[in-house]
Amino acid sequence: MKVLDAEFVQGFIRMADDGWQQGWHERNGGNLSYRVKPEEADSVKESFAPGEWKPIGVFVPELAGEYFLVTGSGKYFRNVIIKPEESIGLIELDGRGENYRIVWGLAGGGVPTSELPTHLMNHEVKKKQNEKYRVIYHAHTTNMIALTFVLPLKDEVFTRELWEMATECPVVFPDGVGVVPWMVPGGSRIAEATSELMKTYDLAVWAHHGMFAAGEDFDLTFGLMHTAEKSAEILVKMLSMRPDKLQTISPDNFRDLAKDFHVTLPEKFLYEKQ
Ligand code: 2HA
Ligand code: ZN
Repeated sequence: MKVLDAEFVQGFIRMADDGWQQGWHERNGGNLSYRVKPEEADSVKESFAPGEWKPIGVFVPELAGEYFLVTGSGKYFRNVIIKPEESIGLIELDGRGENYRIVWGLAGGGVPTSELPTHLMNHEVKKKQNEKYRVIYHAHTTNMIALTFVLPLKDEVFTRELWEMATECPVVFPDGVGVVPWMVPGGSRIAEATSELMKTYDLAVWAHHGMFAAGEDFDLTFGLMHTAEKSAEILVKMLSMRPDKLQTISPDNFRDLAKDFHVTLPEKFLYEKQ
């Protein structure tokens, strides 16, 4: 099969375009990666033209030999749907999880996303927890970024405030949201900080920058980003009307919700407010 005919590639392209249409990917902002299933890689192998091995920049032994579909560094999400062979690429990791090579796409000398270290370290953490996790998504979500200027950069505060803004939130992300303070993007230090949070959460906020989401498939991962960002939008709107709430969802309301929806909500997020 041709790479572009494969369902996982079509799903990837659709998700990138969905993100563009949400307004989360100005210029070359954001990046997306998918850990390809062995049978999916096999189904498109006839189109592979492997390039040179290059260092990843981090060490991800648990991902040795795996294939990833990734967006390209400096590529625009806006162009993924019209120029997929230039905007995205399939990479293979070596047997030690130290080097990668491009086997398809990123035509014209492209390279994988500048956030490849964070993507792969997050994939490694998630795969160890649950083999079903395959998608890592980074977006410049406007309202969440705005909140990083006015809320304390604490997991407990972001989680609780987002949960309160939409009843579905604690059901969609019951483990909560982690927050990475401002750091230089693109390297191994921010990759380590983010993947540490991914041990606990499926969502990490990068202060003054954006968000990372992890999930099992494109629908769940896009849906997670979308739900969190919508909740952030409601909070921005609420704070724009007045600084306090007349009423909200209480800690006991959350406990009742947890029972009926069969989710566990950590008590650290259900603190009493003054
Ligand atoms: O430009 O979003 O974080 C890609 C990015 C870097
Ligand atoms: Zn970014």
